[in-house]
Amino acid sequence: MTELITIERHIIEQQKKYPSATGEFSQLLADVTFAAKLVRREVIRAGLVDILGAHGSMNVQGEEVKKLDVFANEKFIQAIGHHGRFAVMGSEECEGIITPPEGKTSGKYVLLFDPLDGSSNIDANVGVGTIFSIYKRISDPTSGPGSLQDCLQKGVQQVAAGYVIYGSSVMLVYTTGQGVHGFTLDPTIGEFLLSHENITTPKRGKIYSMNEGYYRYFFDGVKKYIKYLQQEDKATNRPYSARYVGSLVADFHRNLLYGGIFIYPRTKKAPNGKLRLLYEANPLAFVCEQAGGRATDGYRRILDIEPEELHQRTPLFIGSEEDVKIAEEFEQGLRELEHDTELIPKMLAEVKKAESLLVK
Ligand code: P6P
Repeated sequence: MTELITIERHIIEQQKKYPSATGEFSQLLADVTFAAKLVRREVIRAGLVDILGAHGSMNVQGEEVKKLDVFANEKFIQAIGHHGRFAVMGSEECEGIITPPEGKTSGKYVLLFDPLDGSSNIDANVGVGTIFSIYKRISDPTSGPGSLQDCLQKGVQQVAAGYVIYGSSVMLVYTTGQGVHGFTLDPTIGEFLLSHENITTPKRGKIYSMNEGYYRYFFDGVKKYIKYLQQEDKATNRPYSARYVGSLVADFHRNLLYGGIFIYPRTKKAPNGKLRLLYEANPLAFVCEQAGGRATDGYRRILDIEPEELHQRTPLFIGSEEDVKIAEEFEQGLRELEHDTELIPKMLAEVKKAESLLVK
């Protein structure tokens, strides 16, 4: 009979092992869990209660906002913002920082979150997700609410991070720096139960995830890397399979479990990539590294990047360690394509054709 361990119990067990974690910290993760249940309730009903469709407003990213984005954002703020355990929050849906109500400003933690990532896929019932990142406050708790500086900490300072994926089942995956653990929601009891303890990602995979529709805007290194993955070489499981949902949490979670690499690179149209450092790249990088993977911007470790603004973008190379390292070598121009076995016959045929023209 497998033991049923709820996420709340798991957090308390973790806390016993690491006395530095306070009860308050465990409560924070429980709060995130509660908010995720509220979001999930609406996500699974989306097709039924006509909350789909454009909300009409445009978010700070200049993208069309779906009602569920707004709902998810409001639920997180409502479920977590009122108790004051967080001194300040930052959301993908809000241009500025979010501070707790008057008299509740002495919280010790900071929460950065993307309430509903991949929301453009909602109408098509494709997996979407919530991503969260938790830091200790660095400003003086007696000085009032937290500040923007509290939010602009390097990813390496995170005390916890994770994501919720609203897919075929609802899973919450988190780390506090002691490994990566996955919980699956049992809707009959409304509890997240431990289903994937100590997730580790394969050192090398055979899946690559990126939007090749932008191929013409990629720089040469990434173009060569794609060709490298498409070459045939049994020893390195090439050609890889292309898998791209267009929903970061869904693509990341699949690659975390199966192995592989997700790339949203810098392009000639988006020199800093598209994804956000604080509430997308950093939390997923923390989870990825804790599972034995690697996460960089093609040059620097994501967790070491010094943030300068709340909605700062970054290129993202994340997944199996060996895959990310090879992709970096191409991105940095340190590696060239090996002999392409198909290329040589083609070149010989061209030479023969040219010779025959010369002879005539
Ligand atoms: P593109 C969704 O809008 C998102 O932020 C991520 O979830 C996803 O990985 C990415 O953008 C997809 O971007 O440019 O390929 O449509």
